[in-house]
Amino acid sequence: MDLHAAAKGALEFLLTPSIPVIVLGFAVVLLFPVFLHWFLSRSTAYITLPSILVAGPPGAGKTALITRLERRAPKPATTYTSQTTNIVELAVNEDGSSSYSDDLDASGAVAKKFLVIDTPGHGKLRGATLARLTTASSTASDTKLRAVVYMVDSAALAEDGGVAAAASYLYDILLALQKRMGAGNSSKAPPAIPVLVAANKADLFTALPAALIKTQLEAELSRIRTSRSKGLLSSGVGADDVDSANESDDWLGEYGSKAFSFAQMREFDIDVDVVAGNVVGGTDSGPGVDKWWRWIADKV
Ligand SMILES: Nc1nc2c(ncn2[C@@H]2O[C@H](COP(=O)(O)OP(=O)(O)OP(=O)(O)O)[C@@H](O)[C@H]2O)c(=O)[nH]1
Ligand SMILES: [Mg+2]
Repeated sequence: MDLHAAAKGALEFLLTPSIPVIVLGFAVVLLFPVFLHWFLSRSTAYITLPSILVAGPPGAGKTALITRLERRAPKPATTYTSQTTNIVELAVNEDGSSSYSDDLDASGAVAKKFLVIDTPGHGKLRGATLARLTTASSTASDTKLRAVVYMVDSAALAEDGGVAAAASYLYDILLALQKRMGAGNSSKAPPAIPVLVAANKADLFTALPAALIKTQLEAELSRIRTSRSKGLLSSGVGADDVDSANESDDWLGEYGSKAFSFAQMREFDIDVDVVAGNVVGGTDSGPGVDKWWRWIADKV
């Protein structure tokens, strides 16, 4: 009897409409999606970290640089020709002043994390790398690609055909970046992606100095530009049939200019810097990697 009454009382209490219960119920229903969104977007923050793409001809030292930065070591790991893209997560402190060799976790500093994407240099594997630059064009917000490091072997450039090999891939990359700035039908240009030409292996005595590498690459890029535009004209169509708008799309830098210079990329908001350094050997045998690290830290 007593039990019956107690059960009845409890049931009555549960079923009686009460303001606090209704308010609480509404609050849960309305706030749950908000909470879920916050939770999910927090856990996917990883894939939207700012990233730096490292590209360049085979053997330039891209993987060596990445392993050295990742290990915060004075020496790179032993590397082999890369066949796949390799991504490492690095961090620099909030004001961008920390060295690549600082352990930010240990010092407890607030760190800005970013990704460095090491790509294979082999000719057959460049498509995926160039595609990364093109997809960076789709919308301004879905990409966090901040900069491209184009690494070259400063000693190989002094050899026969070295400049030509280094310049043709650079041409493709700069053209992809240039098209990206013009592409898209929104009036808002995508965020600019600057390029660092990292002239590696400055420790070798045969290495060309950065200033010479710059002028040699510019001269070779001019040659490539001229020969590619002639290729368009001689490909069966008469000069009159070639849509001049299309041709200017495939022209790197200032349209119609005689010689190419990196400064012409400014028109497309693309800064190109040439900086010498060396991954192997410390700062006693060359400039080391500090200047490149500063450049990268400045862009993320
Ligand atoms: N002397 C010297 N050798 C270097 C330097 N940096 C890298 N190397 C050497 O260059 C070789 C090629 O380096 P990798 O990092 O494998 O080259 P990569 O650019 O990743 O080449 P792919 O993966 O084929 O595109 C390795 O034997 C490195 O030890 C440097 O600053 N000085
Ligand atoms: Mg590699």
